Amino acid sequence: MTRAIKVSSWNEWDPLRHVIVGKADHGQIPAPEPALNAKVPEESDMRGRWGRRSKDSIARANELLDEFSALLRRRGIRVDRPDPIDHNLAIATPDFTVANQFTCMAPRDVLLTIGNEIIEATMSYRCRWFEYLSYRPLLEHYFEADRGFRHVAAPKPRLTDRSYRPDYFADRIDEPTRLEWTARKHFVTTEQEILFDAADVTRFGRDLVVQHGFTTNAKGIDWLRRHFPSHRVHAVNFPGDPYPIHIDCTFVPIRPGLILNNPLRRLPDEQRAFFARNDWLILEAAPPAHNEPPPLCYSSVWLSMNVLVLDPKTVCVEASEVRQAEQLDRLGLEVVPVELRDAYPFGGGLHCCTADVWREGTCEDYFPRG
Ligand code: ABU
Repeated sequence: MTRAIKVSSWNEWDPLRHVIVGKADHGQIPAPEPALNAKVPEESDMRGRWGRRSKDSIARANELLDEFSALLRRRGIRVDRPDPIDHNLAIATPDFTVANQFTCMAPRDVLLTIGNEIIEATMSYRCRWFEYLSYRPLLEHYFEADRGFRHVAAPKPRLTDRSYRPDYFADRIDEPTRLEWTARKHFVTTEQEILFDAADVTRFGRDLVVQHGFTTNAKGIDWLRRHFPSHRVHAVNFPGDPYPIHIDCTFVPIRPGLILNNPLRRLPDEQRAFFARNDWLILEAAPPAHNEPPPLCYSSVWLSMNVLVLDPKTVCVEASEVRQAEQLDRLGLEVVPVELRDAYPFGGGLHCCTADVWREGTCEDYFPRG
């Protein structure tokens, strides 16, 4: 029997009942553009290359995403899949053009579920401007099926050149310079307009922790604060990260009271006080099993900690990430290994390739000491 649709999810760990898993169809290496130039490391094999990904790589990524979907279904979780648009098409708006797009492998980057609401994020890369269209059929279906569902699109940004700092377009910026810039919050995106990617937000019930970095600016955080007046919205930044995009390889809650923090991207002391005051333990994540991301991948090796929590006792970890799996096992969780590494180049790991529709539970205050 098919369960009724319910959109509701308040945190990253309550029992997962319904989720969207992305697809790799029409996957692209995006053409150069300001925000992406700032993210792709100088030594990356993606520098100077763009266009369609190979048929074989797309088929392999889809095989892994299909297997992951089947695993979740066997565990009783409802899984929906997007309707991919043709990401090979160029985009022209009155303000910019790009020669191709990206993928819809990573719904977590685009869709932010908070309670009974799913927000289509503004996004901050030009190549991702239309990515929400791949999810529209699902959101339209949820709107028909669940009278409580609120479908929200955040203000679409113009993404003119004024949204990006020209000093980030230099051919070569050394890592010490990048680290000095990110430590003083000099990011590639400016404060010209509201910008945020959904994957910069991590949800702790009444509290939303939002990374200020390349893909989310202070205006984006302010928009979230005004949009959710009953939540506390905390802006955080991680000075050790030369390419700060998306919080889910950096600061990952596992269950109430426990967070994994990337040891190279340590949350600054003054920002830790709030967690300590409320008896939350912030542990250094285990080191990744790999020294390099897979070929043509714009994410870092820290996709090792990009885990999907199924409930406070169960977590999906990429199958080759044995150190991360061992750490979570020692912390008392059942670890479910999931092979996904060959799909990483299409947009990320197990958390990135999913977006919550329904987790059991309600909006709780996990930080009563404010
Ligand atoms: N989408 C998450 C990427 C973060 C990282 O490259 O570390």
